[in-house]
Amino acid sequence: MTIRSLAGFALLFATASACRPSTRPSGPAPRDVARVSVIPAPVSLSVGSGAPFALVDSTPIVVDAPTDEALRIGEVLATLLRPSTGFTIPVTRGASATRRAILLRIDAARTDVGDEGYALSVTGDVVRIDAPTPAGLFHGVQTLRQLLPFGIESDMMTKREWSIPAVTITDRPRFAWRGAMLDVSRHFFTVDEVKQYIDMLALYKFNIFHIHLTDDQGWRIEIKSRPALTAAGATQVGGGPGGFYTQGEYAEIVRYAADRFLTVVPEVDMPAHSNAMLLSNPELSCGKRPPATYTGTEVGFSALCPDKEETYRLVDDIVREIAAITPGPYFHIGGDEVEALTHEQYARFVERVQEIVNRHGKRMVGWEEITKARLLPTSIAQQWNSDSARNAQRSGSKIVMSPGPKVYLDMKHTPSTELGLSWAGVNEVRVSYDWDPATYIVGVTESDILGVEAPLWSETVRNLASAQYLAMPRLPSVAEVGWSPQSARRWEDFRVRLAAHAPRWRLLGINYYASPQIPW
Ligand code: TNX
Repeated sequence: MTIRSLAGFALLFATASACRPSTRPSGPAPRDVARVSVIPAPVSLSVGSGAPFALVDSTPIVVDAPTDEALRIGEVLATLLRPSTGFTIPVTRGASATRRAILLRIDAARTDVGDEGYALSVTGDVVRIDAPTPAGLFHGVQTLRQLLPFGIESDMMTKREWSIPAVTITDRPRFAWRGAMLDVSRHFFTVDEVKQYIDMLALYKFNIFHIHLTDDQGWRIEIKSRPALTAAGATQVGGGPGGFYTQGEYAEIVRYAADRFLTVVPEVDMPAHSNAMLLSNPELSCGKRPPATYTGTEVGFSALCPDKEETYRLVDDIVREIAAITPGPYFHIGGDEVEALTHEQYARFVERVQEIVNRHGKRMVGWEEITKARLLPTSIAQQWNSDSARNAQRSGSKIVMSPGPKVYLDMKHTPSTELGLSWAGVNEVRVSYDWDPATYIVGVTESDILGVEAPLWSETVRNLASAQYLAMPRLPSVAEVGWSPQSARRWEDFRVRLAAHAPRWRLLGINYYASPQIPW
């Protein structure tokens, strides 16, 4: 593993936690009602003194919306509530006047909460979620889920009181891009494992699932016009067959994510990190050594030749096929850690690939190195290792913040964590929480930033339980960094809310690191 220089970080600074008083009114929680521990923290939340709403067998979910999409969200909520309560929970279409119901309403006039926000109110009489879009409604449902006792996550029926505290919430995200990345190349993850990773993201209102599909060790996606890509002996770190997704399986992942309002961003890493692609195209290799099956963890050695026309025919086939089965607007080209090419070769490559990506109807995303090329304003640079993403400003391109020393989920929690790497530091949960994307890089401010993303590289991650152990509890930190206003975020408050989520994870079968920083 290359030890990356930390010198670049001399230019960076992170704000210390701003200990402002909470803007949220807090009062004593009514008896028999769970403490309100919503993550990410809503923009405004007040706990009322009135009676909670009690779920009973006949409580209906009433959907007041013209579209079937809202009805489907009603079913999602019912599917959560039925097993643990044993209640019938019918889902019907109806009018907003209904009482003794959970009311889900699409109201296009609620522009105050943006594209993804919602308003939620709970009284003894009615629960109502109003949102201008289905995405907002879905996020409101996730908040409602977290307001219910954690036992709601169980698939075993329990006879008890199921009540929701009286609250009034208005909520909308700070950033449009709230992402998480999973590297399925260094170790392969099955479709089912990927779905379980997506489930965690949905609970915390992420809206981008970035899937790192290719790297030196393995090519993980079927390309019909280039069957040799998947046939050519892809492996994984430490050896073994790895695996790949057929286009049908990839489409299934995309659909599963879309049902949870997550956009899939596929990444094909190039021109470096391309050893697996070059196994079947060795004549296109301009790397430091000839392509051969690779099971190690070094980076930077492989490279696609930027001076051969056939390189761009291959890239075109790959981008065209993946773009055709990816409904989201983005295509990630990697672009990181190139050691074998000159600056000019690299810039030329990125500019040509940018054209290809655009021709197939997508916006190009790439790691911060792509700012060495002439970018289009629609292209997006993903910061990870230095302040070079700042160069995106030259073309008016937006930045996604993924600083390694804050949000790399593959960094160890402590020096003795069995899994993970430590080149960017040791990221205990507080580190992942206590920073502000808008002050992290000098000169990069809120309006330059599209959002934040937490990558999980999988050199040391062999299965889902390991992925969860590294992701949790830092994933909810990043969710709150991306969603909640900076002024509503306080570590002392977050750590207490976070503690309340562990029983939920245990019921959901989510593995986690029990950080001593959290009062579990
Ligand atoms: C850097 S972050 C990489 C990956 C490694 C990761 C390990 C980035 C753009 N490249 O190739 O897997 O570090 O933390």
